[in-house]
Amino acid sequence: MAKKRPEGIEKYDAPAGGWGALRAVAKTLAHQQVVAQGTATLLKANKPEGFDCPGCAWPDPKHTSSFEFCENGAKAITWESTAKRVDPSFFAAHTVSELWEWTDHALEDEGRLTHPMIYNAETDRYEVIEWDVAFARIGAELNRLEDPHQAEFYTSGRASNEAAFLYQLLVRAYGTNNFPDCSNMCHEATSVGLPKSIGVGKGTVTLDDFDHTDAIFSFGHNPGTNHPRMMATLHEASRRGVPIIVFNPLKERALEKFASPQDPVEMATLSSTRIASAYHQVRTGGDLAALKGLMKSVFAIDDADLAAGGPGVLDRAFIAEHTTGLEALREDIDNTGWDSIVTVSGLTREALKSAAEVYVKAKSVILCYGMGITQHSNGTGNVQQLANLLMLRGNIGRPGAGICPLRGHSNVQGDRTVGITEIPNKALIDGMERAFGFRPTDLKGHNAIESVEAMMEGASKALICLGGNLAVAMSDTEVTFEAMRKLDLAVHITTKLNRSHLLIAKTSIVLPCLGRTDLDTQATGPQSVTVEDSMSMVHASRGFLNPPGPMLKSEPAIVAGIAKATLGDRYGIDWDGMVADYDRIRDKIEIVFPDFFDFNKRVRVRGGFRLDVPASDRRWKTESGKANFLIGRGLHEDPLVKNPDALLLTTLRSHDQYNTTIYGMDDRYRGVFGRRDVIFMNKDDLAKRGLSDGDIIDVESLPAADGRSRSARGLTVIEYNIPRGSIAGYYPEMNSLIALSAYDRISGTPAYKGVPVTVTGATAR
Ligand SMILES: Nc1nc2c(c(=O)[nH]1)N[C@H]1C(S)=C(S)[C@@H](COP(=O)(O)OP(=O)(O)OC[C@H]3O[C@@H](n4cnc5c(=O)[nH]c(N)nc54)[C@H](O)[C@@H]3O)O[C@H]1N2
Ligand SMILES: Nc1nc2c(c(=O)[nH]1)N[C@H]1C(S)=C(S)[C@@H](COP(=O)(O)OP(=O)(O)OC[C@H]3O[C@@H](n4cnc5c(=O)[nH]c(N)nc54)[C@H](O)[C@@H]3O)O[C@H]1N2
Ligand SMILES: [Mo]
Repeated sequence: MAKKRPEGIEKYDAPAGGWGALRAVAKTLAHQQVVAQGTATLLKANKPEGFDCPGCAWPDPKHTSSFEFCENGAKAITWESTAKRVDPSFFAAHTVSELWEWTDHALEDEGRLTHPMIYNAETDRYEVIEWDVAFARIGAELNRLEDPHQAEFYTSGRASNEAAFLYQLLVRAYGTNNFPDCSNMCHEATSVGLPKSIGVGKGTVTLDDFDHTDAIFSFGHNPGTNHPRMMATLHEASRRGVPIIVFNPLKERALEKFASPQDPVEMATLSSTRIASAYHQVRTGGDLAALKGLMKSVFAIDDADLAAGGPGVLDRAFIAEHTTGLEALREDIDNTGWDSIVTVSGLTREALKSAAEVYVKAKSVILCYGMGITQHSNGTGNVQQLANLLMLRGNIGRPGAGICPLRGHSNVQGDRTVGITEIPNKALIDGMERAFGFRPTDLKGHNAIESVEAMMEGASKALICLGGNLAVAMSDTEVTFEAMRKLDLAVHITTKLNRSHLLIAKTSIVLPCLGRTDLDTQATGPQSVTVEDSMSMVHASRGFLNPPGPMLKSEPAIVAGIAKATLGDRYGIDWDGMVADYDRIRDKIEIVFPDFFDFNKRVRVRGGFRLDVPASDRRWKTESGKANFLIGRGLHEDPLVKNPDALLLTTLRSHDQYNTTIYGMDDRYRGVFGRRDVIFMNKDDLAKRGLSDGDIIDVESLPAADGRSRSARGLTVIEYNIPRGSIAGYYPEMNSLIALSAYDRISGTPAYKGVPVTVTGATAR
């Protein structure tokens, strides 16, 4: 007899994609009351005259994809284009204290914000404020600070290039580089790590390279949920016989098998395509060990081939002409023993050797990776070892080969490109001076963690957020909440209500903005914005839906409003002119960043244009002028070695969420329905603790640098196919377990995917 599973937990045997995905699209459309307009909206996504899908940053072939089959893209679009509204009557009916008790899902599910609002402590409510009054108030508060470095300016990666560029202009003209950014919590290990390796902090491949690759290695990303359009590429590659080697602690369904909704045969016959040719369930945080094991095997294969009189398997010509540091890397790998590699990675020597054999047999290899690599205290080191592995066989800068970080937000890469950075380089400062006639400060500003620390200490007193949900996205939930409650000024430019807006400062203002799908009309007519995808392609995006109300403003218009009220006519910047016609913003972008030459012309060409990625042509913009093999000596310290009772917790996105936006309570491919209060655990780890499937448990983190442990109580543990020693729970619920001080010291990325914890049966039932 089959064992009874906990409520809402089922076995999911079907492939990812297929009819299940289409059914989910239909359900989403109905829930958001957009059935009438819905399909038309979806058909305009990622089309030449349409808007860029706010879902993910995966590129489209010439912007002509059959996007309408992307389930999670459909959720992102309908969530924004919903018919539901949060208007002044909503706020009149609910106090902030009451709203605080609502779930994150419920808050956003109320719909789009329609009016600028300011918090009134006497009524404990948000109340309507005129735009001009709001801008004046914000300007006055910012000008009251003793020092511009007392203000923090957060950006979430949905902001267009035009909005982000104006925002950095406002902030730099105001006088600080305090740019905490969602990128700090995401691919910062890439942005900081790769430039030292290969001279550019971006991916080197294009979509075409996937047509010419001989093997794909995938580390720590879940494309069936987070980059669904990538599944078309992987599906194609697999059918071409390209080996796909996956390193992931969880058996993610879409990486095992996928039925393409665009494939009539698979849909009609309920068949599917195998995706991974080999699936290595690496332990959480075990990637550095796995990568060193892979390289150790490559060196061994090379040695054996040379001994047999062969030419070896390293690309010696590439290494000699283009790289430095191989000897030191070899020494480190020789000094890293198999015992520790096997213990920390959780993979056998044979498994790593078999993966290395696939690697050396393939002429051209693409290596893809996501948050499973970056969100660790050694995230930067992980990224650099990925580059090392590729460089051993010259797998960078030629067709069919290269590194492919899966970016997060649809324009997180673009925001960085156009100046959202707390560490401006000289080129940026010079460019700003060229374009606007003033020289901004080059003093290093705060990243996301540092901004929360500064708010906590009272050193920062104002926070402006261009989108996002900083309070919920950041680690150490309670600490972050407390820090934000200490502020004098909190301003949120946003489409929907979320928890960050309910952390009340002395002055709290919420400003409703247009989203990607909305028609943006300014003085000279309808405007397009531009975005950059994961493969450095820049293209235009134009919304067409009637905005949710007459009061909403575009993000560039709101930024300009704040700028005029704060700066007056400082530096003679023509804010109104730029907002009237976004071409004028793009003209300025081109002056600051020469890579954008002929911007307005090139962005009007179908499909847009690719920004220069020097490493793609083997031009290395590093200090040495070469690609550098970099070493992180030894292995990342494994907290489980010191404490055998501990487990390493990783935090995941469900299939029904977009970061802190929770669309629904299901995680279909993992067989979880109607709940998120679960922990996935290996059966041996359960048995060792006298626990069984469905038990209620408490999770406690090992004491952090501040000496405190943090706990999450009353979760339900689920027996799951995950390596021993590793457990998983959902982001953002688990963020309260992660100390603010747990982050990669090089990039500042929080260690969201390597949290040492202990698990016990719940104390109070
Ligand atoms: N629908 C949807 N799309 C999204 C998002 C969303 O929330 N929803 N978010 C967007 C954003 S901002 C981002 S950054 C991306 C995120 O996209 P992903 O990088 O795919 O994000 P995660 O869900 O965090 O999961 C990463 C994968 O890493 C695995 N993993 C966990 N720990 C480890 C580890 O230690 N090692 C290895 N090798 N693997 C590990 C997990 O099992 C999971 O399969 O997606 C973007 N697209
Ligand atoms: N434990 C754990 N924590 C994590 C992660 C993890 O894997 N595990 N992942 C991290 C990652 S990769 C990221 S990127 C961050 C995400 O951090 P954020 O980018 O700050 O968070 P989001 O949830 O994407 O922000 C959602 C909010 O953005 C607003 N919004 C939506 N569309 C628009 C728009 O068009 N304009 C404006 N102005 N606002 C808009 C809405 O109010 C919505 O509530 O979280 C990080 N936190
Ligand atoms: Mo992200």
